[in-house]
This record gives sequence, structure tokens and C-alpha cells, in this order.
Amino acid sequence: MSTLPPDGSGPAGSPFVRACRRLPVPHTPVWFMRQAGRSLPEYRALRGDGSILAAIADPALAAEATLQPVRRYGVDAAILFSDIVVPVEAVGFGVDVVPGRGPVVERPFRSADDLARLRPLEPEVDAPYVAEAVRLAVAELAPSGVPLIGFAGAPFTVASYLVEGGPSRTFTRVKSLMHAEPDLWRALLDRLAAMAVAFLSAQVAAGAAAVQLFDSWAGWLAPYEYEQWVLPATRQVLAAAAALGVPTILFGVGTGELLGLMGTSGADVVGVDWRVPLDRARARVGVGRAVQGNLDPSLCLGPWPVTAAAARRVLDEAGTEPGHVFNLGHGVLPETDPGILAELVSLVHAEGRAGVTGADRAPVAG
Ligand code: 1CP
Repeated sequence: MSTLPPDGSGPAGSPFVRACRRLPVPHTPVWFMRQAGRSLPEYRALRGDGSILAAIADPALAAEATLQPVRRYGVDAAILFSDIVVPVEAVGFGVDVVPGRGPVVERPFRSADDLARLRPLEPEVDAPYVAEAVRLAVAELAPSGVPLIGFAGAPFTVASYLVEGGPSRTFTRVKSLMHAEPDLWRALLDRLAAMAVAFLSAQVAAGAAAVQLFDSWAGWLAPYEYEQWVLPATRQVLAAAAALGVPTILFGVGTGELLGLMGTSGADVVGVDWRVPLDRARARVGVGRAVQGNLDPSLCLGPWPVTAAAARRVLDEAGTEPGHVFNLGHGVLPETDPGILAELVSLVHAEGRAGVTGADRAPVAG
């Protein structure tokens, strides 16, 4: 296992933060969504059989799970070990995260009466362990200059769990609420936007150097639905996060037709899944935005030559303009071989060209 990569420039001058801001970089930065988790044997050993929410509420454990992938892979950013349902759980909405399934809500959100169950989040009172985990992880990362990414669930994606009652493939109830009761829908999204802002602010105050807003399931919406009923609350969160002085990333799955709108969200970086080549994604999100992505997580299952060829295609499509953070198109699959991800980090560092000083003299191979 390698030690933390030495850097010395501090999180604000790190390749990751510079790429988010579309500045030149010494190498293409790379991290992986769900880099902390079941693909790592050291994570499985650390976690044992306890619930994920209990693990998240243990700051020493959460900080350690945050750092494991940085040590193992030499990625350019850590992401806090937490979950998008932590704020709603912390205000007592009644959410459990069921192994192998995901968040499950005891009493789903059905009517205006349920708004009373979503009181404002006071992070230092309701979930003090979050800031504490950030402080512990940031202190350990400090010598290496590796930044920590804080995150929150975007209002729509968190609402989808609250309204559906758990993971969904169709989002029927949430779409019905949005169309049939637009005022209640807006009130719900306003509450969730305020909670996301409070959650992100606490993480940045404790030392997070960037934030990512996960709108994982926004791609299930038509562009007009997204623009009318989701984007305003998303913009509110991103504006508040930007005011904290850190770069912001907005990510969703299946968002090909939404990328133009996401480019107007105020996010500095738009996350892209594997369905849209990055050159096309860049054109869709427009000038002034960086992109993050977008290797298909399935292609990280190897064999290595398959992963390497697919990664080179991503680097090629990212081009040479500044503003590319390499990542997967969605989270690391639990069956992924950690050895492949370590090799992938080396390949991206050696061959990435977007905004890399001297890139014009060394084109991407193969
Ligand atoms: O016990 C476990 O290990 C269960 C798996 C797990 C993990 C590792 C869950 C349950 N949450 C987490 C942590 C987590 N969740 C992180 C920490 C950082 C990291 O792992 O590297 C992050 C960033 C999240 C964010 C999250 N939770 C998202 C957005 C990202 C994405 O994957 O789109 C979503 C949608 C969730 C909900 C959730 N939590 C857990 C699961 C299995 C799910 C998805 C359920 C579904 O399919 O709807």
C-alpha cells in the first residue's frame, strides 16, 4: 500500500481544484465516485457488520474510510464517507439504509402534513459527527495537499427517496407529486435545498475544499420537468455553495438531454456518465464549465487491457482544453479489483492531456 502522495501546494492549489477551475494542471486529476466502499478489503474489515448510518456517525471510522482509497490508489481527491440521506435522517424523518437495497423510509412523504417532519437542519446539533469526520480526515490529508470533497444529495434525488419510500426504477410517485401538486413539490424542494446548503456549509467550514451535489436520478426526468421543477432548487444550493469559495460539481446519471441545462446551474463542473462522449458533453454544458467523468464502471472489471483502452478513449475525448477531472460515469462496482483502479490512476496521471502543461508535445497514445 502506498503512502499519501506528496504535493505541498495545499488543497486550493491541487490539480483537482485547479482542474475544477479550468486552470492548467501538472497532470489530469482523478478520483472515483464510491471509491470508499465494498470493493476495498480494508473497508470491509473496518466496517464489520454494523449499519452504514452507524459507521457514518462514528467520526474516527468515517475519517478512516475516507482515507483508505487515497492511500490505496493515490487519487487526487478524497470524498467524505457519508450518505445523501444523512441530513433527513438527522432531523428525524425516519430513514434506514438497508444492506443490498439502499435508503428505505419508514413513513414516506405524502402530503403537506409531512413538511412538518422536515424541520431545518442544524448540523452542529443534529449531526456533529459529520464536521468532526471532515476535520479528522482533513488533518490527516494536510501533509499531502490532497483535497477533501464534501457532498450532499440534490433536492430532487433526496425527494425521490422520501416520496417513493425507497429506491425506485420508475419514480412514479415523485413525478405524480411534481405534476399534480406543484406547490407542495416546491415547498418540499425548498426544505431539501436548505438542508443541503446547511450540510455543505458545515463540511466546508470544517475543511472540505470542494463540494459535489449528487442528483443521481435527475436523468429520469424530461428536460422541461427538470427545468421547471428541479433546476431552481438545484441552482439555489449551488449558488450558496459557490459563495463559500469552493468549486462545485453537479452530477447525475442518464443526463445526456439535461447537460445543457446543467451547464446553466451555476456548477463549475458538470459530471457526465458514460453515455455521452466528453467532447460532446463539453459542447453541451457550454464554455466556462469543466467536465468530470466518464469511464463506464463496468469496464473497470477488466481485464486490464480493456480498462486501459476505454480509459484512453475517455482521455482522448476530453481533449487538451483545461477542465477535465477523470472519474467513472457512476460509482465503483463492489466486485471491482482494487489493483485495476490503482493502475488506472497511474495511466490517467501519465497520459491525461486536458490543460496539462506541455500536452501539445505529447499526444495521447493508442
Ligand atoms: O453498507 C454499505 O457499504 C452500503 C453501501 C453504501 C455506501 C458505501 C451506501 C448505501 N452509502 C454509502 C456511502 C456513500 N453514499 C458515499 C460515500 C463515499 C464513497 O462511498 O466513496 C457517497 C458519496 C454516497 C452517496 C449516495 N448515496 C448517492 C449518490 C451517489 C450515487 O451512487 O449515485 C446515492 C444515490 C445514495 C443512496 C444510497 N446509499 C446506499 C445505497 C446502496 C444507495 C443507492 C440506492 C439506490 O439504488 O437508489
